[in-house]
Amino acid sequence: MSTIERAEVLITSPGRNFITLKITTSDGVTGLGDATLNGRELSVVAYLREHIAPLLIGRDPHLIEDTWQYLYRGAYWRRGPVTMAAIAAVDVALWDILGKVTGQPVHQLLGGASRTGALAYGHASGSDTPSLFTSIRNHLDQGFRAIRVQTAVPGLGQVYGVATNQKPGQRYDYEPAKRAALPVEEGWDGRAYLRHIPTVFAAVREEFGPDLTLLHDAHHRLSPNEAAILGKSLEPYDLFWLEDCTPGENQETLRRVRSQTTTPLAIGEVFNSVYDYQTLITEQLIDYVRSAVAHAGGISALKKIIDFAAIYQIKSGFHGATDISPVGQAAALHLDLAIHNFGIQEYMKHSEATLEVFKTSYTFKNGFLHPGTTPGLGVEYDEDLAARFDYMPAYLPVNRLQLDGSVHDW
Ligand code: EZ4
Ligand code: CO
Repeated sequence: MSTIERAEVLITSPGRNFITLKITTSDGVTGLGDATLNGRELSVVAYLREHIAPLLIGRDPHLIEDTWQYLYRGAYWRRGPVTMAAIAAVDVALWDILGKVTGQPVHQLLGGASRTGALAYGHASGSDTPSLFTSIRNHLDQGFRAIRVQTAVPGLGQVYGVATNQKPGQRYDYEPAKRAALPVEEGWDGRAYLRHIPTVFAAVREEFGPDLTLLHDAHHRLSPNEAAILGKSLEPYDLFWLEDCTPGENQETLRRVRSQTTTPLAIGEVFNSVYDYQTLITEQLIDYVRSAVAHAGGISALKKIIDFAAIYQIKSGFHGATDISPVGQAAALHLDLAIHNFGIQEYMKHSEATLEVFKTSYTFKNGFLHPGTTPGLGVEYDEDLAARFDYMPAYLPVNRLQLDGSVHDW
């Protein structure tokens, strides 16, 4: 029997921070797991190094479910983003190992491909209408068939989701976590936002027609009533989804939003457990599950969430922002391919420097992602190159109401 011989936590920062768990077996097989928690990276490093790695040594790497339960129930302290990111990294690394040992891509181990590829959506944004249109055209030129639209709001400064530099042919580069000792502060005014966003979608539909799949992220900052107003006002523009319309931890509040609008709702990128979704799923208050493999306990745990959602005709829309490392993105793509109730996959291409550290085998063509057929996840990590990029503190912004400076949801 092979055993786990080493569990190492690798830190790199090729433009942004990534934490990767590397597990090595006594047979010399290695597996990778993404443990990146944007803005709180080193907490997961400590959890893995101090409290998980020592427990893994000598265990059978093929006992994926047993290891998950051992780390989850064995900790006594359940759930939470740090714990679940750490457990996710172990789970994904063990699936990677199983794939390599059996010579199968992970999606084959999950039941095989249910589709030829995963429909992906990209992020377009602009500080005004012309720059937004440029950004959308950029995405269409790259083959995207589904596009998330975010814009500046008149009267507000930097707001969530708007890249400052959107030139034709350039990679979309929006990274909310800024490298600095303190978080950047942004200003917010819900009424200005609610007035402006429907005019943006009207302009986009006018320019690009009824066919293009459009999405929008309200990023947790609306009250239940504001969310209902926005959902209603966007109905004429036929969105694929409105994401994170309210802070998701208040599940019951989605009853109010749901009863007021037919705009499809997506939620859950900050969730880390099936229990965060319990009311949302059983009452069918959402249409899409937004979790990331890396933040919701790994492939094993997210597969259970999405199977639970399937019973209620709820689909996947897994988180795929650039703070999900290429390892985490590959894990999502294998799941996307295998599950029946796939909806859409978020896709922001990583920087050149990131893709030199992480050699991926997934592909993007004609708007669809495919994880490839390399055994395991299909990602290799260049440790020598990675070691040249030291960790740098970076924080997600803090949001304050423009009216009186009180802290608001970001
Ligand atoms: O703000 O991943 O839908 N995507 C998002 C992201 C999140 C970041 C936080 O780390 O909301 O841009
Ligand atoms: Co989001």
